[in-house]
Amino acid sequence: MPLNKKLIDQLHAVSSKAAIAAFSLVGKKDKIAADKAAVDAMRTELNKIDMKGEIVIGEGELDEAPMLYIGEKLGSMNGPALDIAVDPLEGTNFAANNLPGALAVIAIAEKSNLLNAPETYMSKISTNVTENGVIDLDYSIKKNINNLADFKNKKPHSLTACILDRPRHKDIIQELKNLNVKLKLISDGDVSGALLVTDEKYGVDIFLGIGGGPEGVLAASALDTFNCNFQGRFIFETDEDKKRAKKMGINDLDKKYELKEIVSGDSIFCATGITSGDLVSGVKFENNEYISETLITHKSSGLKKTIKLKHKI
Ligand code: VTB
Repeated sequence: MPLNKKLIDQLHAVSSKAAIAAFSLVGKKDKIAADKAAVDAMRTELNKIDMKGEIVIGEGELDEAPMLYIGEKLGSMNGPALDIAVDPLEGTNFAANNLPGALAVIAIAEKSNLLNAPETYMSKISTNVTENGVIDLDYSIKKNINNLADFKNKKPHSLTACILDRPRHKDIIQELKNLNVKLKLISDGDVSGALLVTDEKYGVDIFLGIGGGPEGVLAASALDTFNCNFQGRFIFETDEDKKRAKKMGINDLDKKYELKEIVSGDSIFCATGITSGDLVSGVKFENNEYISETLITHKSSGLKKTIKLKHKI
């Protein structure tokens, strides 16, 4: 069933209020405080919505954040049962250091339609190619790049690959260099990184590498509306990770998830800029009002646009 369109404005309010709350802590060298401000604002706004909401993707151990925890119930408890995925402050370092790209991100779907993902790493790949057999997480880097080049009728040297700049990606980065692919190395913020394949204007042909699992689920929900592709595979390093995954119902720890297994049915995604980045501008304070900019997607109506909102104080 399609989600009620009223929820678009309500989620827009949730992410923009979280962004404004975090904005007051931008450049204060305190990522925990900035994150907490965004979390608290999100929780307050989410509780105003008529829904039986439950967090399925929350914050947690990866950056020792104050959580909107998995299993937390939100909303008035009247209304539709919804799965909620949040990253109240995506790019905590960006906010703390006043660097581009900090976002407040939320996505919802009907109950059981968002993957219940553990707080662990995920190997990911996204492109705007949905045809089968062109791009696959299980192919070598070389095969994916050559296939993508053929598919787009380009040469590998005119393709751009976005990847988190991490030592764990040394081999992938070397392989991409060998193939003469142009790199876009990001220091954080791989929700945004994965979404750069959605529009030619960002100049990114493929996003890949290992980042946070929750960020993967959030990106997938927006990519679905953009008719782009995403695949992900969790990486469970410790026995504790594996135990937790089993408890969450993940039996096949090596499973490769297709986009439709991560998000199905209708979904709404909102990402509001805290500091300006590739996708959206950051919060501005002018003439006694805050101005926010949010990328909003809604699967069933095909809505995918950036919307500015003024907030009186
Ligand atoms: C990414 C990125 C986040 O964590 O998921 C990354 O989107 C993965 O973790 O903004 P590592 O930093 O350990 O590589 C962030 O950079 C921070 O949460």
